[in-house]
Amino acid sequence: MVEIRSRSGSLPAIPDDLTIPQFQLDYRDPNRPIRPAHVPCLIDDGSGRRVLFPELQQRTQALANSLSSLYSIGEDDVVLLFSRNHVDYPVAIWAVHRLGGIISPANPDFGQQELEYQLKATKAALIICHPDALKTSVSAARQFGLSSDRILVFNVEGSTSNADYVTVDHLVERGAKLKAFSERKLKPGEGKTKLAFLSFSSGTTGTPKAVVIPHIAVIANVLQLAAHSKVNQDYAPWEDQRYRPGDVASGVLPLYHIYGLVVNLHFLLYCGMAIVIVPKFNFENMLKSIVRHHITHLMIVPPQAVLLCKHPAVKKYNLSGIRYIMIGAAPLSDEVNEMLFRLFPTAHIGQGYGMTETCTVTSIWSIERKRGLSGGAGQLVPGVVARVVKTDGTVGGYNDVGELVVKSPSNALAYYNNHQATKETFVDGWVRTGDEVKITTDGELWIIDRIKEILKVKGFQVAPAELEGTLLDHPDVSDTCVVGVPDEFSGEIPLAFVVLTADADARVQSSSRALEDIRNSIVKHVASNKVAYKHLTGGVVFVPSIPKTPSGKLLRRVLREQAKELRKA
Ligand code: 4UV
Repeated sequence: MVEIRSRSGSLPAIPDDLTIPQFQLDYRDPNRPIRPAHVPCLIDDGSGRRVLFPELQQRTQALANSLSSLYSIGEDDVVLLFSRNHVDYPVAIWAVHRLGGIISPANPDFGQQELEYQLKATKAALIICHPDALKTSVSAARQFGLSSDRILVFNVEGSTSNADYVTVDHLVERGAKLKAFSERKLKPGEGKTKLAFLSFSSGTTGTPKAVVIPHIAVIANVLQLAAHSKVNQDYAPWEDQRYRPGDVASGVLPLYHIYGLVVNLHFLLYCGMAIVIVPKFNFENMLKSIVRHHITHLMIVPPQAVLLCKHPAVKKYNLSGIRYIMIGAAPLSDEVNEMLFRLFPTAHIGQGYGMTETCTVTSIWSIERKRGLSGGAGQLVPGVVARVVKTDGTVGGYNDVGELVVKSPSNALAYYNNHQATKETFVDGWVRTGDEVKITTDGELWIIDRIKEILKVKGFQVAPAELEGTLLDHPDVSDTCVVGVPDEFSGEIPLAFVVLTADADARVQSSSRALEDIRNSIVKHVASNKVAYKHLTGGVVFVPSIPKTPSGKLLRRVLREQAKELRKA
């Protein structure tokens, strides 16, 4: 059996008896870079509010007091975090963790149906939301059966708070005077199984599932990234150190997604950096923010890299302060990679590769290589062991192409309450990634193709099975298959092949307008039930039948090829 091990340095002992907030806020890690007292942890992009480390600690304590005393949040209670990025996002996470609770982060743009799905799957006991997401929270909670006094709202300057809902500021103020909560401490080894997050991913097939992420997974990935980038290891010269206390990162990645949550928030805070909290991505605002806050680090996804290369506004701003750009979550074209190199001649630029199930980063460009190769996803981070499983089921070696299967101290444990899907993806501590890769003899990982079903639209997962379920709810659809088609900006976009019902077919035969009306109605149906990146922007193609295997499994590859041909025509 060929196992390919990371060669990117050694990993220090990973504490398995600490919760994430204990690791971030209390633990004196001898390797941790020292944050100068004046360097804020978070900066609110809009208001400029700076949150220093002691404030982060105090707010977390006070909120934990309130959540414990007033809402009885405790062991294994799930709190659904339904918010745009906000300076209190980590406060909410860590307050819940300190009580032994679990956080399930959700996309704040979700509609009622999508939120309800997550509430049901996690049996959430409380929602903490952004004011923009309050309306959806209220309607989904009602459907789910959660009373409205179990919805708390973040405070946002300029947004009039709804007097019916308790705000986080109010709870922090009250909590400072309440009885101190009793901290959930872990026994040695317990960090490996004690749940911290239920983040959603569709895995290799099917609808979105809650991924069981224990406390140690996040701590491990932070330490893996730190070891990989030689954080605080006297790596010289100083200019070449990738992450330094006082550096400032843009926080445009959403914190509900694993990349933003682990890399942008937990890892960069560990490094002593400041994170500019951006509630909603807007490209020109990002450019202004780079200049205003002297941003040095950009963690982005490929569509944002495309904008950096092609948007005319870029010329108006001095972006020379950028020292490092990390791109991940979806493939980046060679053209964009090369353009970035020209645009930022002195910056380190590279891709990271990871997934929710490996919480998070599996590979990334090493500090010695200032610029990633086009198409390459860097080196395995310390502690990762990889197998490359070829199509014949045997395990290959260097330069063989096959599915990447990884073992890492950061791996998630399972899909929550889903034995079948767990069995397919999590095998004896290994995670099947569903990505086709090659690892070269010099240890570089190349992503060749995605063999699992999911689509990546602007870096976000879209599960065909989820959209197919929604499409089948439409009265004119009798069968369907959703595939991704390439798109220059979004990477890929969803396109639906649809078989009409006999009734719809009859209408089409008798009226020349009927087909267009049905098409519009199907597109609208998906748009009104799903968040924007899941909309059928790739179109709807009517077909007489969907090709299937004798056992009834969709032949997605056939339709994917057909879709490509149709778009060329
Ligand atoms: O589960 P998920 O939505 O997770 C992610 C995580 C992306 C990260 C995380 C940490 C980083 O430092 C970083 O740069 C990126 O997206 O989706 C996982 C799937 O997304 C595809 C691949 O199919 C994964 O199984 N994917 C992720 N990164 C890349 C990628 C990449 N660099 N190139 C191509 N595909």
